[in-house]
Amino acid sequence: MTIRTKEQLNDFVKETVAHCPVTDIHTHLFAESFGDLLLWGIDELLTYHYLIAETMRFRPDLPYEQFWSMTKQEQADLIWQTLFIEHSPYSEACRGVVTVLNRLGFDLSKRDLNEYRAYFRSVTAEEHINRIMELAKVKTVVMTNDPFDDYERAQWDRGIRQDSRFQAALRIDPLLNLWDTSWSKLKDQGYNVTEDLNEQTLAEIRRFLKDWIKRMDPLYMAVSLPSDFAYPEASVRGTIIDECIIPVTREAGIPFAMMIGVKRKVNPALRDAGDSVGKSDIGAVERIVSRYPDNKFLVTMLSRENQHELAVTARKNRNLLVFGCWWFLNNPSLIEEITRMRLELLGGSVIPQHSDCRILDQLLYKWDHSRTIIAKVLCDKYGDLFDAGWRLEEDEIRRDVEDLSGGTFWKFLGRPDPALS
Ligand code: RAT
Ligand code: ZN
Repeated sequence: MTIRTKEQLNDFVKETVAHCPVTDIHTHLFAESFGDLLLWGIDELLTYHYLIAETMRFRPDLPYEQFWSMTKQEQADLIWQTLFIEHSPYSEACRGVVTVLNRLGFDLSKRDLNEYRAYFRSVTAEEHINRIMELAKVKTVVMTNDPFDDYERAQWDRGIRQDSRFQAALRIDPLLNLWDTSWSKLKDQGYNVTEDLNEQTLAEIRRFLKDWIKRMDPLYMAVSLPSDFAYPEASVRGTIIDECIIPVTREAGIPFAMMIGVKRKVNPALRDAGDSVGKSDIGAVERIVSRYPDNKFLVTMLSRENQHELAVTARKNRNLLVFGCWWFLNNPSLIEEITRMRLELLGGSVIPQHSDCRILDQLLYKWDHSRTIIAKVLCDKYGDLFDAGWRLEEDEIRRDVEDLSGGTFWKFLGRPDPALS
């Protein structure tokens, strides 16, 4: 059906974006079969590391170690008191908790943590996964799977029950960022490596990667990289990328996902909350994607300053797919600015957002908040076309939104979307 008025257009776009099921291409969520790795519930929501950093700003007299020695419930109580009772929760991470509680139907006027806790105790993980994915309209989530994590490896070892809503991503940060300690972990897993990157060690790293690809069937191989990431580089990281990551991902036909721009542990006392951001050299991205045109790359960058040049680089390299507004960029003002710019430069050949959820319930807020902004930007873009005399069919808008919600990702991978089969 052709859309005749601007009002109709706006209503249809908002409705379509709000209801289109998404593929969430980067999360830290896990299927139920991974046991304790799947986090959910109010105490997990409140102790999200984004909220720990915010709480500490209001508690200058609380020693970090005292905070870490508290139980999870005590930490959650303190965070709730500090960020939700003593102040209004309008930061994006705080607002997220409010959205989640609201979407789960809680009475927010009571602000009664124990009532929320009682609810989470009364449901099973399985029921909760189903409820959240349905409410958030998320059909598939991509996990972050770490073969260097002992607990996680044990889950893979005992043969994990498949839930096709949860797809794997092989995350290899220790291999590229901490070789001086991770080489011995490879050795412990039975690979004949030495710290020195000789031919045999490089062959064994490739064998390690291929074994885990076989085991996990990951959609991509991923790493987060520091803001001073350089390429090419005569370094351990540069050598492993060229000699192992590039040939193995190409042979497996999977993208190499680079998440660039993190400064790890600028405040180690904050633990997971202690990482920061730095501007990176886009030249490194340009050089690696153009050197390997037969490899596929998924790239997101953490600094706001890198966003425009990253989108331009994607225009020049069709093997590069830009994704998401990552971590410190996952705020409404920045999502809007970045999404607008990307759609203007790249049309629909981009993945506007991923959630980075660490706690299942966060799917509700991360996607609600992002959908509202994506819809707003699309209304403007279609509105401009309307003013220029272009008339759209409902089916065309539906197609575009499906592409932005995961279609573009699956086409880039060259795999069918499992949720459609
Ligand atoms: O956004 C986050 O929660 C960060 O702590 C990181 O997990 C980051 O997204 C990453 O994947 O390294
Ligand atoms: Zn992440």
